Amino acid sequence: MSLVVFPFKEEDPEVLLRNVEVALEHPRVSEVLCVGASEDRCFEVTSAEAPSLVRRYGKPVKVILQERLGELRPGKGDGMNTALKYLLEETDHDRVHFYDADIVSFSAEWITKAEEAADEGYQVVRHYFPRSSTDAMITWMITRTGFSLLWPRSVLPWIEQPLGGELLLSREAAERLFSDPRVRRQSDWGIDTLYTFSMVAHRLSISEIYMDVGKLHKLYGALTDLKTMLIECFSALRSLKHEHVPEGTVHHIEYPGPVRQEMKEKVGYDFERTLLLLRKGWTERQADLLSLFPARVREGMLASREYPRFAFMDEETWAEVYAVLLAHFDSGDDDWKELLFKLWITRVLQYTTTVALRGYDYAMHYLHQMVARYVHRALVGGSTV
Ligand code: GDX
Ligand code: MG
Repeated sequence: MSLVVFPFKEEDPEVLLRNVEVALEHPRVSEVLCVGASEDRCFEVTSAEAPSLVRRYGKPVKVILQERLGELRPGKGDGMNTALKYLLEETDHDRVHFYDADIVSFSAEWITKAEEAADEGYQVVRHYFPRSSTDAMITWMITRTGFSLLWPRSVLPWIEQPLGGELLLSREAAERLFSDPRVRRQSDWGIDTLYTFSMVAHRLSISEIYMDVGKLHKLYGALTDLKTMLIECFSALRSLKHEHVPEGTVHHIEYPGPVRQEMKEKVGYDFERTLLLLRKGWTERQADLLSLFPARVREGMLASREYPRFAFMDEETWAEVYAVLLAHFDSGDDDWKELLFKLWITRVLQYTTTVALRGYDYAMHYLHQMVARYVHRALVGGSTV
């Protein structure tokens, strides 16, 4: 039997409670755990409703606060790791599922498909779903790029949504992840990177299942909303750069289905507001740090202080920038953080105007080929660290 976990922070309690009920109705689920970041309104409303759900479904529903387990900003990582600790220390459930609390397209199918793949013997099951061609820009430009350049022979580059928060772990997989100190310390947004990294590093078998309905959830505006996530995801990856990952672990990906027109036409972020960000927040020190980068990057970025420039940040240039970031980035330094943010925006704008503009199918093909080319570059073109 399985435990279903929803980590949450300042969510709409109606959405969370509906998702809790979907989980409780499922025959494979024997308990639901909601792990809150703090005693916010969502925490209060959900805690108050829990006893009546217990009566109605005859299954335990717990609403708990996350513990301080890690060493970085207390965030989603502490929430997820608190759930693993609960699973291993307080229960004997065979499996644990994680789902974001803000999904409005959540249904029994998410749980059923994951359980079926776990029944086949996979230790980890990860959900993936269609996303618009301008969405997932941290995943493509930071995580999948980094996985390709750093561990080209592992399965890491080929994991569809390495930052996805929807997944199932067998009890054994949960034990392996929770006993890994690298996972335990990652209390912030870097947790998804660490779970993905660690499941491959520990040679766990992985099945990726495709969710046709997609994940409808709270959306962001300008790319600025993603700044903290970007910095924490890149820092997490950079902290692993000297780690070893084995080759050839078991990895199965369900073939995706046709993508709805609505998804193909969706724009992932506000282009105009994002352009403006390139001119903001410059300091002399950031300009100095640019001397570590190739001349065309330095010149292009400095020119952006007057007028947005991004055409220079093509795939090859981004690989060179990435190598400099891996070598020199400092997550404790505000100028480095702002510079990483601007460099990434530049890459996203270049991709949007030269690739995404050509249409959904072209863009998705490009992104997958980009990963393959980075893998090839790392294998044949030498180390990038
Ligand atoms: N307990 C706890 N503590 N939960 C949190 C915290 C925290 O500090 N911060 C966020 N959450 C919850 C949040 O309420 C939601 O249920 C989930 O974590 C994801 O957060 P959301 O704001 O919906 O982020 P987004 O961009 O929709 O998330 C996706 O990308 C993240 C990433 O790329 O890092 C999603 O796939 C996440 O699971 C993933 O962490
Ligand atoms: Mg969300």
